[in-house]
Amino acid sequence: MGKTIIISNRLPVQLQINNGGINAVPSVGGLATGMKSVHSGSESLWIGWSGLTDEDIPAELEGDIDKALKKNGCAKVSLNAEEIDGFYYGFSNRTVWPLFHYFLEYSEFELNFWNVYKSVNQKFADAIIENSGEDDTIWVHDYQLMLVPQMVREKRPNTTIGFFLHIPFPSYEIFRTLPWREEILEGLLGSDLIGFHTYDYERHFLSSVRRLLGLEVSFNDVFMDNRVIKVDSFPMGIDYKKFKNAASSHKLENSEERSDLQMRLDSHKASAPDTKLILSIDRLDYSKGIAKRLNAFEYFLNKYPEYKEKVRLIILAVPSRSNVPQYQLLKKEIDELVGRINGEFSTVNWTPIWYFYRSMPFENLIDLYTNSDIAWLTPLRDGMNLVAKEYIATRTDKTGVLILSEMAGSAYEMNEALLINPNNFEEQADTLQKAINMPVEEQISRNTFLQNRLERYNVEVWANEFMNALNQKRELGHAFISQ
Ligand code: ADQ
Repeated sequence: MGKTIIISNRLPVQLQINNGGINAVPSVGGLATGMKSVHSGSESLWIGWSGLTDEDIPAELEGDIDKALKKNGCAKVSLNAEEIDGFYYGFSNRTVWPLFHYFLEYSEFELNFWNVYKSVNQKFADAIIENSGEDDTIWVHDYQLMLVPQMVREKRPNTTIGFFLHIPFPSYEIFRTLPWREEILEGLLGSDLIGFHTYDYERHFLSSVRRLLGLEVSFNDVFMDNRVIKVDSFPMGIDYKKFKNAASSHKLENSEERSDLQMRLDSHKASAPDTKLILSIDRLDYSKGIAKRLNAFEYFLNKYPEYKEKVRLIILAVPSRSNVPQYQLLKKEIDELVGRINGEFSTVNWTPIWYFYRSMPFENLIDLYTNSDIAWLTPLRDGMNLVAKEYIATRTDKTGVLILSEMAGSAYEMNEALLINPNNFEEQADTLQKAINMPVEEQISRNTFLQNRLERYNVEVWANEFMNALNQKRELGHAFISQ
């Protein structure tokens, strides 16, 4: 058996150019952590974009960069600024991302975006061919690279290829609006195994395959060109131990070691011990429902005025895709909403919303998770939503209430959370009130179920289950045996 080749838009390392030298620092993101068990030793290679465009890389450092990446088991696909514009900011984030999250009105159908997307996908496929052998197993990740499986299959008909989509796959009625819908489906069907977070996304995909390509589908098998492609759901977990341990040791820290943020949280607790902290953490993205959440919070304060000065909403929004106009507009909308609500409700002793627009180090995320009485996550659509899982994992005493949108993939596995429709303000206001007053025993009972499940189905299990299913396909071979 050959190597495992992992392909994603971004590599799991950050390149830093300093004093004329190069450093490759491993990223700590969910995917990088989850793939650790797959991407270890010399038997695997991760191919992706380094995060630096050709224009950013001095020619004399090219060799050092490749060496630094190689040391981390990585190889880069080089992209220039124009390619990043058309492929990443363009087709990936102005066409596919909005469409697959049901924001049809934001989706731009630009021929130029599509052409660049195709040529960049071809570059990734070429990099795979160059760096792999017939016997290797290939795992392609996410919506930026949906054409890659077929492009590799054309050159390597017998290679084993898996694909995992991290965002929702939309219903047929939405997907059919895409001008290049057949090409996307055919691109994905170059795989032997296609994975989604939930059964619903899997069903939507199969329905599109049947209706748009007219292919035979039986249960979760698609029959195409004498091949059988398996489609299945693999809900992604988190590194449960990492979050649990960070939260346990966080509690033991003495005051001198506490972060500035933790000290601010400490003084908040000392001055207002009865005030409940409500937390939301997301990338600043319209799919996450941040503006609606703020409106719902305002509605709650008007409906239940007795909670003024008794609750505080912490909004942590990570800057994201700020080159895309929709994200700039959203940033402005959120700034204004926060200003308006704070202006309307603040008192001398109380500001209802603390708003942070930044990425935070891991320790600060843990500060926020462990200090918040309630996590309030209201995406309008979300492939999975790992923040919901991370919050529960950090609740070492099992207290805390999770309010979660039923539109998040994670809601399917987190039935013990308080599930809400993010468009229903009445329901959200009443649920906040319920969360604030939930007896501790009920919190413990709900979180015990949630934690057990998260511990069992952690991210390593997710990666291993996908790889096992892919290896099974390899063992079965590619020939379609007609019955
Ligand atoms: P995202 O849309 O990025 O991921 P999510 O699953 O919530 O959404 O993951 C966000 C990650 O970023 C979490 O691990 C969180 O801890 C971290 N993070 C959030 N705010 C941060 C901050 N301010 N500073 C530092 N880190 C922060 C996409 C899909 C999701 C899917 C994942 C995984 O959109 O639906 O769950 O991929 O498949």
